[in-house]
Amino acid sequence: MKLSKIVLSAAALLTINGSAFAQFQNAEKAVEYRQSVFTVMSNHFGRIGAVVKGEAPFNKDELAKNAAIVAMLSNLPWQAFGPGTEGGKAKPEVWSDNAKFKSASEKMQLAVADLNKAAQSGDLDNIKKTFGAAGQACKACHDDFKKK
Ligand code: ASC
Repeated sequence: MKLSKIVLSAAALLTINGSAFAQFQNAEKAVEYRQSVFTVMSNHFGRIGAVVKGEAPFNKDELAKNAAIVAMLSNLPWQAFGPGTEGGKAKPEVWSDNAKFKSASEKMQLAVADLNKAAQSGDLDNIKKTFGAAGQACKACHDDFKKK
């Protein structure tokens, strides 16, 4: 291969890497990152769910901590769904219908922000209501964008 061609190929690769994977080394790392965030988010969301279902006692401070963790984590996965990171449990529609995916992700973030507000105030009725809405937002996105 001629030197000029090698230099051009290297430049093309750098461009692809720069745009496709942002701060991730490769697609596998992006998948691992987003799945890890969802795993921890699901764990803390589930702890709130246990209280809402009456399976665990209502401790206001504990619930408020869990809701704050969920709300904070809800901002993180999306950066790891960039171009070229197809795979894992994500359906191809994440990329082919990205505007809809973005909209669904934003609905979830708003719903868990509402849950967090309710949790910080400690109003259990409102926690139950906003927890239900947040669960719906999780499910709506999974129905369209997560493989079974
Ligand atoms: C969870 C979890 C989800 C959502 C979803 C809500 O705890 O892991 O994916 O809630 O089941 O419908």
